[in-house]
Amino acid sequence: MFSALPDQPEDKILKLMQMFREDPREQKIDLGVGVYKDPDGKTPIMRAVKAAEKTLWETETTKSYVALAGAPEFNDAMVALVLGDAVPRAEAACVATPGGTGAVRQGFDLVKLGRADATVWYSSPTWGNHVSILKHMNVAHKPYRYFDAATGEVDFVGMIADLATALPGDVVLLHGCCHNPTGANLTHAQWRQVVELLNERDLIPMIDIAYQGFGDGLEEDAFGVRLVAAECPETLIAASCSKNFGVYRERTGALMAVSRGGADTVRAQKSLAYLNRQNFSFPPDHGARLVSMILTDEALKADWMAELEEVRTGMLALREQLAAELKRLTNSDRFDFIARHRGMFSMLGLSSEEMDVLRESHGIYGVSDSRINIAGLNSRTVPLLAKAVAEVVGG
Ligand code: PLP
Ligand code: TYF
Repeated sequence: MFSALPDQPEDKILKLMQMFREDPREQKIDLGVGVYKDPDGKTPIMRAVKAAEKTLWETETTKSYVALAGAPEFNDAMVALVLGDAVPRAEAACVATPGGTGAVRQGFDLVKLGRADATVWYSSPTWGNHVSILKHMNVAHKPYRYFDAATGEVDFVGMIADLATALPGDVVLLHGCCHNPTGANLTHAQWRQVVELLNERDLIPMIDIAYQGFGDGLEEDAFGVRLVAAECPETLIAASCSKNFGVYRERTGALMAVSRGGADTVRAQKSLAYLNRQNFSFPPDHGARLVSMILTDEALKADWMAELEEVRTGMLALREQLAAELKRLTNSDRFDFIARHRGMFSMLGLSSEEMDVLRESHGIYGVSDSRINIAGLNSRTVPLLAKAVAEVVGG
């Protein structure tokens, strides 16, 4: 049987991660995989996470199963973090999942259960795993225009035109903030227009929010997801704690299904727990418990927010520095969008051949679609990247 297994496509980001590890050059710069790195190139354990872990080690008395839906205090804390007071708690079904990816996967599963013939519309481009999981699950999917590479901005006219052709009951997958891979995000006014279109055409929003707190701040980054959840009859939300709590390997995330309370919300909650049981039974608890401990303890929460804010503003400063340096070296405003973008990523607009040159000649590892991880830079390496990019685009 195994000999009949098809060759599987590689994930280009994970492949790049491997290539970087194997590169012996000392001066190499990793701008590939979306993991936060401090100026020393380390991915730190956040102070509040370390403190919560210590308390947990001292107080945890059992490793017995928790619940199919995950710990209620985690689900409550996540609904509060993502949705604030945009909707009453009783309107949000929620389960813990293995990371944001588990939530995305399970969200598509719920679509299959509830509306098997729906097409899932995804932004072009989007995180590679969205499309790969949709394909794997045999869920119909279509791209909508999202990014205008010429300006580095959202192609909002194209986006609205494409979504206007979706059929009632189709699902629209949106990034809550810090769009991966482009870094280009909707304005408040554009979110409002998207909500109008969703409701006019009876489309179901599914929001993937994996970087809350990395863009304009914890509350600000939740603007879109809160608006949609409050204004649309039904909303799916896949939230990840990997980045904003730095708990990547603990696999911590949540899937929410928001509706207007009553029987539908209860039905959604039961279906979410059912899907957990079919896929992996009980969700991981360690990371989820750290997150709920932090979010429900005033001092831990304040410390976490302060550290997250340092992470966010550090990336913003790098954006400003890179945009300024590129402006100076290329004598053009071609790269100004880098300072306007938010989150970990921007797409430089270079060809995959140009990205090869960056890697081979300069030891700079970005994804072939020209996505770079801003957090892979520091104030010393920004000028090196800018110089290499200017050289490559200058011919
Ligand atoms: N969604 C997007 C857009 C992402 O970039 C990521 C990043 O890793 C995830 C979801 C899920 O991450 P994880 O499964 O590690 O929580
Ligand atoms: O886009 C990224 O780099 C992150 C991390 O299969 C990631 O979201 C990348 C690829 C992958 C899983 C996670």
